[in-house]
Amino acid sequence: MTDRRKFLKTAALGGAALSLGINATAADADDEKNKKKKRIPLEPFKGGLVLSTWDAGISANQAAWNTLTAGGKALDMAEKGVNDTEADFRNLSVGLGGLPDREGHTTLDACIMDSNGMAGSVMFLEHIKHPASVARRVMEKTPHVQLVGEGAYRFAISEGFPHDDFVSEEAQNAWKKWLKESKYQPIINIENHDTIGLLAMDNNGDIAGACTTSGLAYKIRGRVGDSPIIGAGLYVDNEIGAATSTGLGEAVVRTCGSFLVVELMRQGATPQQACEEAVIRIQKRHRNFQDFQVGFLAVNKAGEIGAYAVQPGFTYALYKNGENKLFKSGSLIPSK
Ligand code: SD4
Repeated sequence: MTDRRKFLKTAALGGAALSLGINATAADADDEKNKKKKRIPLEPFKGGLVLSTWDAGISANQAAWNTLTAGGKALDMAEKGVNDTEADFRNLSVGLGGLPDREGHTTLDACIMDSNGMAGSVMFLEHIKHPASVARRVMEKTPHVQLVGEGAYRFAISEGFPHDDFVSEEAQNAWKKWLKESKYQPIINIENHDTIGLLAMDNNGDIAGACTTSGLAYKIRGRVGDSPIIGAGLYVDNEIGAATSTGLGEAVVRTCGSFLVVELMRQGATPQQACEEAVIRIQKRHRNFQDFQVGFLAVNKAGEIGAYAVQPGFTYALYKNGENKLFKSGSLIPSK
């Protein structure tokens, strides 16, 4: 309780001051506006909204928005939004163009959650272009939540997803260069991120989300990060809001990051406060937090958003009120 009070005080003092750069006002403005409001339950925002990680989020948001205007619901928005990033084979952190594991194979992780609390996930999936769509199929067509590896691949093929042998020359060249030293440090290069986590609200105020990645470059074969883990890389609770993460998955899994953010919102935190507290939790658990990046995004039922990261440089895209804009998140470690 003491910690929480301390955090809220810190957040109130520090949140706005730490936000930086490009249009760094979206989350802060929401936060200021709502400090005095009774938090729960919140009136649902019905204007439609898409919030997603990193610069590629702009294009993903547009794809999600097009799905909304074509009559899609939140779940369709989430799926089609991240499909846009998965299909971009130039992206080195998502889809079949992603950097491989240390044996040279690109393996994909993805999950999806709908407004009814249902979820689907695939991990360690190879040769399939749209893992997030396979995750949706797991959710809709099986009694399970998670499928992994060869089983996930066979399920995808049985559902009509084509086998895809695409190999990115750029990713393979980077791997061959890495092989010369084969020096794997479980420390993330903070520049090396692009995983897409996307949270979508439709015109009914319903929320869904998806998260998809090729995971950490040069990981041990079989390694799975936070992105396909429900509650870590993504969590949606249609009564409260949703959250997603990017960065060093191990740190997010250890703290049940996205679930934590949503539960903090349930207890009355704004999305911004919740993201900040989750980052502080990661800081407390990891002595080496200065060496890696983790970023969280959150949206609540009222359509207010939050964003916060360990390191500076985390960007996010927000499509709201007819505008699709890129913002720079605030961070625990200030930019130099
Ligand atoms: C993972 N969270 O596999 C992912 C990596 C990531 O941008 O976010 N990359 O740990």
